[in-house]
Amino acid sequence: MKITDARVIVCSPGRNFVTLKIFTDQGIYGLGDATLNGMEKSVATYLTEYCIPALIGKDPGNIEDIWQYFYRGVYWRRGAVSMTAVSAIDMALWDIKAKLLDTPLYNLLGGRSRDRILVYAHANGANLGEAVENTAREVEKGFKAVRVQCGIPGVGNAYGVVTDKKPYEPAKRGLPPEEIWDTSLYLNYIPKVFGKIREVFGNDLHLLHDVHHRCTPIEAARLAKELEPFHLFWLEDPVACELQESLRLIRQHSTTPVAVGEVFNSVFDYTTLITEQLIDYIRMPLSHGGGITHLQKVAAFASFYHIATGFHGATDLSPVTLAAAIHFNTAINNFGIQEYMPHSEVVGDVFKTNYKFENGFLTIDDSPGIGVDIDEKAAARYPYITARLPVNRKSDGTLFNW
Ligand code: CS2
Ligand code: MG
Repeated sequence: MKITDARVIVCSPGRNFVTLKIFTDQGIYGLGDATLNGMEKSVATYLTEYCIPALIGKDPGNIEDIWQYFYRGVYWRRGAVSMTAVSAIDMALWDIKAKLLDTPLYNLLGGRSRDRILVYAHANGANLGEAVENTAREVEKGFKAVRVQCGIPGVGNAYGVVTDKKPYEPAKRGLPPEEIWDTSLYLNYIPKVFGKIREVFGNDLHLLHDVHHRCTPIEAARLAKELEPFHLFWLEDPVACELQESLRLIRQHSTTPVAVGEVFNSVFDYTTLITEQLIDYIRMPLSHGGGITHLQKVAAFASFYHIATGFHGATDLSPVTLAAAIHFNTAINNFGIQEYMPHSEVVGDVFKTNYKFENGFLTIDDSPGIGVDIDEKAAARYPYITARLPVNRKSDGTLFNW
């Protein structure tokens, strides 16, 4: 079997997506998600100019070798752009192999370990009243786990909160908008938010919260400790953790579970975090973390340290990544939870999907491969639109983590 051609499809049904389509001499093609929010064209160019010419003629069945070719074989290893490209290639190759064998992807990853995938929804509110209302809305839809983000009095832009009542979408048209942030006001207010949410919804609803890298280690330790009585399912990205050792401080002070890594792209971002058991969930998604081939290794490594998966699943990851994640989560033993931020309806014009949400869980059908298809004619009706993630500043103007 040989790869005969490949192309990159960039489209914007409501938001930008980059999709890699790899063709073979057996008439089978595979799809991979190459979307990197706000940096879409960098990945598209890397794939088109550098990777695709080297893929043509290779046997798509040699997934491990091709993975190594684009990781080890490229002198400039790692980094978000190149690892997103490697991930897309890898996903498309697994899709081809499973289609060739006429079996759903999860069968190649070990078969079923479970029937359904626990997911968490997003609820946010400009104020506490709205956060309660919107949490209730997600509970009514059947979600058993909800991530709650709330506006903070006196803070211009709390992460994950919308003011226009539209669903939260992490990218805005044009150049990066600037947001204003104040950690001390946030730290004083957020325990009140979770106190109220617990009081209203009781103890059984799983609650999650994303700090989005905005605390220092000691601030994060205080936050994790003060949120402890509300038994969070997890506290996400409490610090920007290029410095993995900084997570030690949080562990010394609190039993609040920690999830980290949506911006990571390699096992080497995780080694201290995993071997010292400084976290509880790995967030690195299939589309940025080296695809199925690399995540299989990371998840297996994490499993020996009682750490589970909790993959990133915001709307900037395409339906191809979500479907691939459901297969992956179906197969592995140390699955924890999957983020599920449903795509807007217009995404369905372009991507034909094979998963279903029911009563708090996602399931996937048994169509061969990953099971998602792209309608290229429809994709052409939604051309790329420049959109970027915000830049964040403290209230005195200092540039800060977004
Ligand atoms: C977030 C994302 O889903 C999450 O946990 O952190 O919304 C993130 O900000 C975006 O995916 C960035 O593109
Ligand atoms: Mg996050």
